[in-house]
Amino acid sequence: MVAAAQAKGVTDADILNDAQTPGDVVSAGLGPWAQRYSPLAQVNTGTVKNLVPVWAFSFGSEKQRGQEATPLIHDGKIFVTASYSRLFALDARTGKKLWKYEHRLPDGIMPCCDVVNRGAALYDHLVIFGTLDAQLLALDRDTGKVVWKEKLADYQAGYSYTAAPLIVKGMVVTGVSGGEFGVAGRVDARDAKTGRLIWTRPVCEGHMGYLNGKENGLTGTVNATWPGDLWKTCGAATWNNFTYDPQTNLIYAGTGNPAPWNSWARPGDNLYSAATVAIDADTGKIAWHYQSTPHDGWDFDGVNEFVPFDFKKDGKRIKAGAKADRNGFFYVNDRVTGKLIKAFPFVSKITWAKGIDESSGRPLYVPENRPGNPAQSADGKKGQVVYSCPSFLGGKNQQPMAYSPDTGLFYVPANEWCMDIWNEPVAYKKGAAYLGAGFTIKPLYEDYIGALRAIDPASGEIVWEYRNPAPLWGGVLVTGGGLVFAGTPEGYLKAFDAKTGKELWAFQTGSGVVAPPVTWEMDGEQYLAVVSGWGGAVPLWGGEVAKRVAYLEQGGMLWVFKLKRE
Ligand SMILES: [Ca+2]
Ligand SMILES: [Ca+2]
Repeated sequence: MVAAAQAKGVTDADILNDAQTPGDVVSAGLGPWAQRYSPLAQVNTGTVKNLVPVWAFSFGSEKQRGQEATPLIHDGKIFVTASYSRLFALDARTGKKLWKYEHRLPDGIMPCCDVVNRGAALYDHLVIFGTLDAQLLALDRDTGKVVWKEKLADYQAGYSYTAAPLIVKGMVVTGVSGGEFGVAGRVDARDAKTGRLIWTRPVCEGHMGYLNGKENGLTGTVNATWPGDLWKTCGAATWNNFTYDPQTNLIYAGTGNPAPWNSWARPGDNLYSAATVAIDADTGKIAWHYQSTPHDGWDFDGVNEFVPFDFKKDGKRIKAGAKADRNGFFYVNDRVTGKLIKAFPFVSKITWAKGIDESSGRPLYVPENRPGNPAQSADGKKGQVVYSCPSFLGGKNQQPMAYSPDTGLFYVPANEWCMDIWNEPVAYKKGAAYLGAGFTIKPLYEDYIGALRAIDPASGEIVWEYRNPAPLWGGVLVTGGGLVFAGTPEGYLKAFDAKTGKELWAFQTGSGVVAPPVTWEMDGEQYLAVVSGWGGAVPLWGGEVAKRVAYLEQGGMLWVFKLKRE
C-alpha cells in the first residue's frame, strides 16, 4: 500500500486542490490562485513561540547570490531550486540530499536581475523548471535524470527564464525574461509529459500566435499602439509567476516594461506591456487585458501576480482578482471581464500619477513627472531628470503577496523608495541592454524601506504595517493559525499576528531571506520551510539603497521548522 501510494504521480486534480490539501505543496503559489494561504493551525498565535528549526540544508559550492525559490513538498520529499539553475531533491523529514541537478550554463547568459530562480512545477513523475539560458527541463523526480528538454528562446538575444512554471490541464505554462534586452514577451503552453508545444501567445501587438503548429491569430493590430517596427523588440517580458482560475479557465500573466525604457521613442499605449493579460487555457487567445501603466516611462513592469479571490462588495460576491503593481497602486479587477473595480495606492508617495480613474481604468498622469525627452535637451543626449516615486524596483517587485480568506486581507511586501531617472537616445542591438535611460535609486525614509502591509481590498485601508530597515524582497505566507510569515534581508524569518501585525516570532537564518515561506503537514505535525540567501535585483540595481544594505552577506540554505515537543 505504501509503495503504491509513493508511486503516485502529481495529477491535475492535486494541483487544482493544492490549497485545500495541507499534506503537500504541489504548486508554487499553494494552489492555482496563488493566495499562499494554508488552513493549517497547529502553529498559531499561541504556539508559534515554540517554533524551532528541525534541519537545514546548504546549497553548497561557491555559487551563492539570490535565492528566490518557493520549495515544493510531495510524498515526503522537498524539491527546491537554487541560484545558477540548480535543483535539489531532499528528504523532507531529515534534510538528506536525494539528488541534485546542476544545469551547465553557457558563457554569455544575460539575466538582468541576478542568477535567480523562483521554483519548479510538479506533474506526474516530473519536476519541471526553467534555466537562465532559457531552457525548460523536466527531470525524473526519483533520479533527477532529464526526461525532456525544450529551448524556450535564444539566450544570446537576452532571453532567460526565472519564474516557477504553472501547470494547467496537463500543460506546463511558461513566459520569458529579458525585458531589458528588447525581447518579445509571450506565454507558451506545452504538454507537461513530453514538452511538445501546444500553443504560444505573444503579448505584444503584431506578433502571431500558434496553436498545434497552426496560425492562431495576431495579438492586437500592427501599429495600433506602437510606432514603426518597435513592436518587434517590444519587451513586455512575462518573467514572473502566473496564476490560473479554473472557474473562468483563464491564465493570468503579468507583462513587463515596454522596450526601450525611453518612452519618447514609442508614443502610444504600447500594448500589451505593463499589463495583466488573461489567456484562455484551451484556445491560447487573449480574453481580456488590463494595462496598469499605458505608455510606461518608469520601468513599471506589470508582472506582479494577479491573485483571484472572492470579493464581497455591497452584499454581492464578485469573481475578482487583485494585484499590487510595481507602479504603487493596488488594483482589484473583475477576473471574468478584466474591468477595474477599485484602485488605490499601497505606498506613501506616488509622483507619476495622481490616481486611477476608476471608470476608464486609466491613470491620471502627471505629465511633468515623466522623464524628459532627450531630443529636447541642449545636446540631444540627456533628457530632463525627474525625481520619481516609486522607483523602478517598485512598490512591490517579484516577492509574492498572500491573501487570507479568514481575515479578508492581502498581505503585501511593499517598499518605499524613489529614483532620479532620465532618458537617453538608444538603438536596438541584439544581446545588448536596451534601456535609453539612466537612474539612481534612493531611499524615501531614513528608518525603513520595506513595509509589510495588511490591506483591506474593500476600503483600500492599510489595517497594519510592519516596517523593515532593508527592502522586503521575500514574499509572504498566511495561515489558518492566524499567522503571517515573511523573511527579511537582515536574515530573519518572522511571524506576525494576521489581525494586528504584532511580531510574535523571529529566527535568524544566517543570510538574507528573499524567498517565500511554505507550510505543510507531515506525520501529524505542521512544518514550515524557507530558503535563505541574499541577492536579487536590489544589490545590482539599487543605487543608494544598495549601498545602504551592502553589509548583508550572501548564502544558500533551506531551513525547515516545526514546534518543539513540550
Ligand atoms: Ca496541497
Ligand atoms: Ca523591467
